[in-house]
Amino acid sequence: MISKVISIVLGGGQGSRLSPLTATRSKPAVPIAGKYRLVDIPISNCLHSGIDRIFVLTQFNSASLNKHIKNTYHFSSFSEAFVDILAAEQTPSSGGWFQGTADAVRQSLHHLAVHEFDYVLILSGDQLYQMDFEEMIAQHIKEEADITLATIPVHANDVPGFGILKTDEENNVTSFIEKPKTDFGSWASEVSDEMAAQGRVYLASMGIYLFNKKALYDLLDGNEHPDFGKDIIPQSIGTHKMISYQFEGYWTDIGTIPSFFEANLGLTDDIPQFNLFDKNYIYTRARMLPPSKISGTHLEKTIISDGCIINASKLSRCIIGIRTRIGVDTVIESSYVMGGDNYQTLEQIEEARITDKPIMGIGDRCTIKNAIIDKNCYIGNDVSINCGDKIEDGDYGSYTCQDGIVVIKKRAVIPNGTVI
Ligand code: ADQ
Ligand code: ADP
Repeated sequence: MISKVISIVLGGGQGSRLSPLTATRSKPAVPIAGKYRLVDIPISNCLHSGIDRIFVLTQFNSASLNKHIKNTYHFSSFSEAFVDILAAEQTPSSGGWFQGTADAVRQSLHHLAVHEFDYVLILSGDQLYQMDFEEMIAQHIKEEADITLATIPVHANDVPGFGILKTDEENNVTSFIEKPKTDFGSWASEVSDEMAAQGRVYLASMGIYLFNKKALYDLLDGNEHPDFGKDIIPQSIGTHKMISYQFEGYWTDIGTIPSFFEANLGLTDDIPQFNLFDKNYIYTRARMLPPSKISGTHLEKTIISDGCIINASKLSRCIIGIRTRIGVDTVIESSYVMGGDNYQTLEQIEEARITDKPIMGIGDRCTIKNAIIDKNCYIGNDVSINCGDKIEDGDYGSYTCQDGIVVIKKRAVIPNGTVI
């Protein structure tokens, strides 16, 4: 049955919620956990579930996404497997950009037409979770559903961010409301004792949908600029058999700077909720990088990727991305340093020193806390970054601040002695 499934990863609309990380790259290409990209999560879940025909839909086709997919997902030429990027495109029958999640799928249907499939699995590109889609598909087939929604119990505080639904005793979805802001008390559902004990009594859509081919085509046909949460799902109640596949594992949205930041730092916990060391590990690009070299550094709950040169005095609760260089006497806490795409040569480093310019990476005697440092940044010596609640949320040129998290923009140069 798995061989009859095609998966579509919704790789992102404008990507403004992850700005400035999405200023020069599409959302699926945003680096996570030091060496992966966001898109590796849904793709790895698919491949571990035996689904190997995958489209990634994106509004913005960055060179880095193409390069990453091309360099990562290689399949035997004897198989039908592929991971293809579909960027918003103008065709004689479509006016331009995708207008909503379902519209993005609708405009891409002609790419599916050449393949044989019975089911379409639609996934979100900005979630961190490990899920076996085989189980969901088996339940969909057993219960003869047209549409299956993956669902998860959430707390009342989280309700306004999700599509909330109710089901009957036979697991059929009987009502659905997209992101209710007030008066949602009556939407509480019967949930397991464990979930109830955590106050998670509202059943939320995870934005993961399994459609029978016919149901998907019927629902998208003639529908102008539809969205799954706002239009297709609520409109299907009563017209199609829609069931809930309830998931109670770790699952989190990583579509905003604060949630992205927390999800990354959460990986440094002793027993993280998302386990990078699981046997179903996350696939990513295999790189020929040298091992990391570390000197004089006290390390606490820190993940260090390949190819780093670290002379810091302390790193605590940090994710250090590939090719990161950190100077002496620097202390970094609760931060995600994405690393670099290349190394400077010794000559370039010497020239920068002579002219008193920062070199790529993080300089000497810096203190950095609660920051995301995008790739290829030049942070000088004696720089201090820890805005906390000292500065208002906003864009300050080479960096932004949101909810106490400073994001240093890609390739930013932060001069010696800067205090943020
Ligand atoms: P949201 O995540 O808020 O809610 P939305 O912003 O529509 O929904 O995005 C869903 C996914 O599609 C995201 O990964 C987004 O980046 C991507 N996306 C959005 N527009 C796109 C476009 N035009 N082209 C390609 N990709 C696009 C949805 C549901 C809720 C549900 C939550 C769970 O609507 O009902 O509860 O997901 O997170
Ligand atoms: P992203 O910021 O999303 O990681 P890019 O679009 O910068 O992605 O692409 C990353 C790739 O581009 C790297 O693998 C590297 O090969 C190349 N690259 C980027 N900047 C440089 C640079 N300054 N010198 C050499 N190669 C670079």
